[in-house]
Amino acid sequence: MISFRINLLVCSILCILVNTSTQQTVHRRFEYKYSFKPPYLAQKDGSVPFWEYGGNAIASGESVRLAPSLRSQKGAIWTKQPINFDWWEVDVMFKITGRGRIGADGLAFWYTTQRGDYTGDVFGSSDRWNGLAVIFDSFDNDNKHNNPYIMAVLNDGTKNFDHKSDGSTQLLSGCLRDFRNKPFPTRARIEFYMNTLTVYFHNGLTNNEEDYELCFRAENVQLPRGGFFGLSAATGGLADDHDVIHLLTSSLHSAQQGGQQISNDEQQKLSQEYQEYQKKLEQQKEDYRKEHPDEMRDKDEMEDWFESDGQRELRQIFQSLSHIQDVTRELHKKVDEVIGKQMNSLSMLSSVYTQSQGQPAQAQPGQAVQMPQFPITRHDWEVFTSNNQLMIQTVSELKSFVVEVNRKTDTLLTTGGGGGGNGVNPQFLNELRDNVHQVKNSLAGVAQRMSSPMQSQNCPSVTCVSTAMLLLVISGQLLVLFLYQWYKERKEAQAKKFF
Ligand code: MAN
Ligand code: CA
Ligand code: CA
Repeated sequence: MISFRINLLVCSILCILVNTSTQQTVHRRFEYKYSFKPPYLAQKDGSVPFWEYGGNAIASGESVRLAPSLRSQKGAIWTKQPINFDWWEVDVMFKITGRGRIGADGLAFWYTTQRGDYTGDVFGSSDRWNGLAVIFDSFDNDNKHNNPYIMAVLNDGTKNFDHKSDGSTQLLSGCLRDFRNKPFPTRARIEFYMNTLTVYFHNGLTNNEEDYELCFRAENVQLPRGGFFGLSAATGGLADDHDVIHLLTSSLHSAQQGGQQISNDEQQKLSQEYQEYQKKLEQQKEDYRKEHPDEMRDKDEMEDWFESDGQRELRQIFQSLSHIQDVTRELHKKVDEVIGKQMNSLSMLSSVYTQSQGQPAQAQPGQAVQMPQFPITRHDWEVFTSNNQLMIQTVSELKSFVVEVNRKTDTLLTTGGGGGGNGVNPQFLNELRDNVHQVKNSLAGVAQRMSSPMQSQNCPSVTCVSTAMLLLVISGQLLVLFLYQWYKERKEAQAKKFF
């Protein structure tokens, strides 16, 4: 009866959850006037449509370099128009790279009532801002060994940012993540919906679209309406290149809002505007091709299609490392499942064992008192625990392999970067290949151990019990206990009636 009620409760909770999640369907609309992306990110005159940039920032067709790897550089890029929607999601793809083991100073995403400076004091933008800053702080100014760090800082226009202590007392929330010198671009997805601010981060170790992790979520965040989006970066005594590859904005609308807000007329107007913009872009590309026939042929035919041996090999190695990472993740999940099952059986066994030990011995007249016998021998128990031990050992081996894969990727990337430009050192490549093979072999070994039946490892074939057999015996024992309890209760009830 109790379990039936619990089931009912779980069902109702699930139904409520499903209902609320369907009620809260979010509609996304891509906002091209608040976005930029390659190719042709900047036009031939260097301008980025719908955006303004300044300071040391330079825009090319492929990216915006907000601050180059030279000392004391600052730059920023801002939307021309303030935004005209309340809720949004911004995906920023960037690369922060430098030759030093430590770099500086970092990059910031802004949502503020006014556009900030291009050479301001806070990561290239103005201090005392009104709105939100999401800061990617590379350099550990307060020497607390807690950088690179990602953090959100709110300001109402009155506070000065504490650069010396990395804003540690001013931040709303944040997470410790490394975003420098990654093989693929790093990404941040910043979402502001119904006053909840959520930041996800993609660590750039893979080029998989799905690999975002939660950095933080903060509720009841109040931001001013109609702000500007911006990005800025700065260097100091130390320097990195701060390149942004894209910034993609989507406005977010609840199901109701979505229906009401965009009338048909408005939709038509917007799509017409977008088509005109596309046409203009195509026209400009065509003009450029006509003006520079050789350059375009060279660029299109050579740069897009050519790949040196070294580049190809590096790409293949990164791909296989990504693959290994996927496989280990899967393996990890499976191991967790198996451990869960093992723990269940173990706790069942322990409770049955305790019950058997605690059962009062029933002495029949003329018979000696017999202690209840546990149906599994001591040897079986030992085999079972040793299997469990083996499983835990395998998991820890697996974990250290995952750590090893990450460590090797990082080391190889750092040492490989030393080759400079496109020329890749063949010795480095061989080392890289050997390491990948080594990791692959190790993984294959672990996978084989995982898939082979555990009993066969170190248990003699004659006396071993299989898991099914073990469970059968436990179920039998439980049934007998249950029947005995039932019988005892009936007897007691009858006795009570009698008296
Ligand atoms: C110097 C100063 C700091 C800066 C660091 C790292 O110490 O310019 O402001 O944070 O270098 O660039
Ligand atoms: Ca800092
Ligand atoms: Ca710090």
